[in-house]
Amino acid sequence: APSVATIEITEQQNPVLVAKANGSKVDNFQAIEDYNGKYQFAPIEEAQVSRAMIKRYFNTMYERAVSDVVIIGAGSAGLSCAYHIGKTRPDLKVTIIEANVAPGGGAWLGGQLMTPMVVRKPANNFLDEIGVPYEDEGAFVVVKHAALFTSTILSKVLAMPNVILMNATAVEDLIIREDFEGKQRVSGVVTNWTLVALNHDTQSCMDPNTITAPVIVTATGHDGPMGAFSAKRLVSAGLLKELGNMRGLDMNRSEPAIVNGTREVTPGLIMAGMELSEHDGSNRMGPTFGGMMGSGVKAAHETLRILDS
Ligand code: AHZ
Repeated sequence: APSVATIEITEQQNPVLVAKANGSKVDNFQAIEDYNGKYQFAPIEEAQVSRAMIKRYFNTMYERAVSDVVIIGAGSAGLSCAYHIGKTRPDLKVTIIEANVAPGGGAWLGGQLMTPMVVRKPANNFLDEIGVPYEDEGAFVVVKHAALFTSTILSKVLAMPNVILMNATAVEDLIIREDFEGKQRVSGVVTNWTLVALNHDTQSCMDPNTITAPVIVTATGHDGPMGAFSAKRLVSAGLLKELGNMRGLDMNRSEPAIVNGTREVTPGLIMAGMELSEHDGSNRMGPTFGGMMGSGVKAAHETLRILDS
């Protein structure tokens, strides 16, 4: 039997619909889920759709203009960090800024565009925590599709009331202020919609927006068109002498170096994931993702240490 839900239309909600309702049959205002040719949507005005989105999006921007922590980059490291903070500290406003339309960074695939994802132990504990199944191969485990990890962690993170993801939004700069002792401190991010950020050479000045936070976690990946963003900015801002530059692949050296090296690299800025290899000059690990999960969780611990100090 088709399920029928009568939609309440109050004048306050939609005066146009109420006016129409006065002269129309009530059937026209029912939502009917019938796959035998009578499927009917509850009526809507186009402006309701616009307002439903605009109100929420701009309320979020308004509220998050001051956040507790901003995470730059929703790759495997940034998302693991967001998960741990979001879960352990529901009181904190966690704001993730992701330049791409699709969050997830490189974690939609394993290596060489193949789908399985290898995770070295003990990072399988993180997979257990978020509920991603795997095959146990002894020293490491294999998730059948990298997208299973990424879609699962995204669904968990996005369902947390205190975590906000603003995708298609790029961090264009860092807010760097002097603290009361005269020391330089990263105190926020400078943002723009990515399509704007990509057009600074084709249009006259299009100024950005800002989000301030006592802690910023940067996890923008290794160098590339967008990667290693904050590491490079620290150099041009004079806060880091030079980039260490990512070294060649060595799985055994790389993964512990990234996890253990995840830290506050300059006051207010914690660096996680493969961005750190560019900062520190550590090796890459190639297609093994446990280091990214461990680094994200370590970045979360560092964030809480700073916020609680
Ligand atoms: O779009 C980027 C990606 O989703 C995003 N990003 C970069 N610059 C940004 C900016 N503003 C906002 N300025 C920005 N977002 O950051 C995300 C980085 O994700 P990633 O998957 O590239 O990095 P990760 O460190 O989380 O994971 C690295 C995974 C790798 S690379 C590698 C190797 O080359 O050997 N091995 C592994 C496991």
